[in-house]
Amino acid sequence: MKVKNYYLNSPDRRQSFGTITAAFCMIFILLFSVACQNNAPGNANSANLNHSGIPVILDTDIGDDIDDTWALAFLLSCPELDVKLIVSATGNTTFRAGVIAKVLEECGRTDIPIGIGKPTADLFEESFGSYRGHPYFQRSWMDHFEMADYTGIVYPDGVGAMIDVIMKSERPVTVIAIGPLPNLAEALSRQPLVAEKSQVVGMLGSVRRGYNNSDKIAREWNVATYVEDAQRVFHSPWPMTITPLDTCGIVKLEGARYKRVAQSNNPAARVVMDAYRSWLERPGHPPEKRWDSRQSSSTLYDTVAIYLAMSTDLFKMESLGISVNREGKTIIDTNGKTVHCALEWKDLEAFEELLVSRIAD
Ligand SMILES: [Ca+2]
Repeated sequence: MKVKNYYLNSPDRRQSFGTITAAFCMIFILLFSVACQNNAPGNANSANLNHSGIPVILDTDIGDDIDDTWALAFLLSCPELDVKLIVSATGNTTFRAGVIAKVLEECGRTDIPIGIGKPTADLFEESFGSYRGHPYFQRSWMDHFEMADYTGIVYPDGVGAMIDVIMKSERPVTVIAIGPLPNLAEALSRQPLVAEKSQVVGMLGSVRRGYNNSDKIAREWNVATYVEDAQRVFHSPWPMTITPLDTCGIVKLEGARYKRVAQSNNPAARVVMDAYRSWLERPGHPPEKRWDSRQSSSTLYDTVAIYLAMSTDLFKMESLGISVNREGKTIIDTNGKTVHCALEWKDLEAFEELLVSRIAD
């Protein structure tokens, strides 16, 4: 593990940024608007996804639900996305960074730096009390691997590293958020200009549909677990494009497509399947609630945000005013910030085919 630190975001430095903010604010907005027109998700055609090399940072709560592992494997298989940094989000962020590290080691991608995100109270463990003692479901898959075993670069201050990547990038960075938002809220607090130098693409919220395609909107996990942080991000000027439960909540691989992943020898597919089996067999997971790992995946919410960072082509998009209420629901609100929302699929089959071909073929 090569440890690096950042000192860019000291209070004095932030103060000096503050004095120039007013003078340059409009210039940054103008430059970002122009740059985004060339780098917006919708501009990456699904039939020609290999031209952009969009600089991205992944912010992930990998280690609980297995969909983050699928999303990371998909991300590593997409040359359209130039991964600058992966940051762990919420709870024991050092443990989660270790899960990221093991995936990167097994996929031969130790060129990607890892940032250890802001640690928080472990709400997942609190919410799933019956699993106490086993708060991180991929612990058995980790075996004896630890964060210190990572041969790439590790930034102990993952939020500082995120800010630094965004502020130093010549092109606007896309921050892909597939976990709750404490890191992004912290980045905004430390350096508000991140909202003008980058955009957020996230698996976030529930706009017209809830879990399991219900017609009742839900308190979606990534928004509702840290409501104040979600409000800070949603109510900031940070440009946002989201796949809420409306679209990401119905993605599940079955049949022949699933078997292609299960039977593939690709490193990304092997990582996904090994971690999935371990996750299914985790202590405290009742056998009657387990999917059959020979037949289908679980719901692969987070994989959709990876695609959304490349393209909006397979969705029906809507631009809606969205605010986050005190319950942690994403509410349509004409006074809210305009958020680009992937609310329906145009072609879910095409997405699933892309996901499988990238991981398995
Ligand atoms: Ca996640």
